[in-house]
Amino acid sequence: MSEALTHVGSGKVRELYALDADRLLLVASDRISTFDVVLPTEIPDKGRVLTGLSAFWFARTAEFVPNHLLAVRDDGRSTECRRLEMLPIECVVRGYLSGSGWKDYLTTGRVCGHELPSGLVESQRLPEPIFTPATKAVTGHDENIERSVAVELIGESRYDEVEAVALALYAFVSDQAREHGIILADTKLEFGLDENDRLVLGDEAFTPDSSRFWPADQYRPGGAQPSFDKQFVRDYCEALGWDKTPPGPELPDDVVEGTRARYVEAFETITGIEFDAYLADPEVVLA
Ligand code: PZK
Repeated sequence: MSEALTHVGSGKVRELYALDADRLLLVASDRISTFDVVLPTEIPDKGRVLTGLSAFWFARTAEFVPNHLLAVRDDGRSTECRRLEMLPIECVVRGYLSGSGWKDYLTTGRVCGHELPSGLVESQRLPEPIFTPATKAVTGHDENIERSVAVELIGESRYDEVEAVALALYAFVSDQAREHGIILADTKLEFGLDENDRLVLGDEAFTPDSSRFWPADQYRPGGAQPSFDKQFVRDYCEALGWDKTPPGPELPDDVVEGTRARYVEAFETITGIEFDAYLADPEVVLA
């Protein structure tokens, strides 16, 4: 970057800058988090893989809902985005019972007010995908909320709209992922409103940082599933006996290389595009 930009926000592994009054620059770093801690060692090209995947899905879902993507820069890790008024909820769709959905089900038999059949096991496919909104926590964990709480935050008609759009996006992307041997267990989407109050998909979409991808050929309901991308990192951290409080451990070269290979494999499996072609010209994902 040769421009001097105003920093307007940080995610755990991404940065947001203002380009002008209407546009933001979203930059995906190579940082990786595990057990909610950002590690001191980077995974080369991770930011490019996530940026390319997100742009790939933005290009293919624009017919369902407009999105904030304006351009992917030549570096492959920065995207120019329309500035939106973001809605104050996380829009999660779950097709499988995992993470906080599984925890809530064990405690209450429900997830965000969705009554589920009894006797489901961890990672089991749900009878149908469910929309499970959450609050946006500034620090700590997002909290799953019921429909009534989300309606108080964004209004009933907007709630019905984001629910329908989020479920349609999940159906489209999970079908395509499944054709490539990958289960999209769940996904977190963030929406905003444009200057005309129209709903627009923002943030990142259908990346391994915002979704759970499981290799279909290793799917075994009844327990937690191996992560497509972070399993080497988790296994290494578990073997170390690290207590999962900051600072996290440095990663050895073989864990870094193995993890980079999994990210590149995820990109190529899902998109059908060679990662080298993306590096040569990031706009290949938009075609
Ligand atoms: C926006 N975030 C979260 C994401 C960060 C922070 N198109 C947009 N318009 C207005 N605001 C946002 C977006 C987007 N996307 C997103 N905070 C504000 C976030 C990534 C990195 F540092």
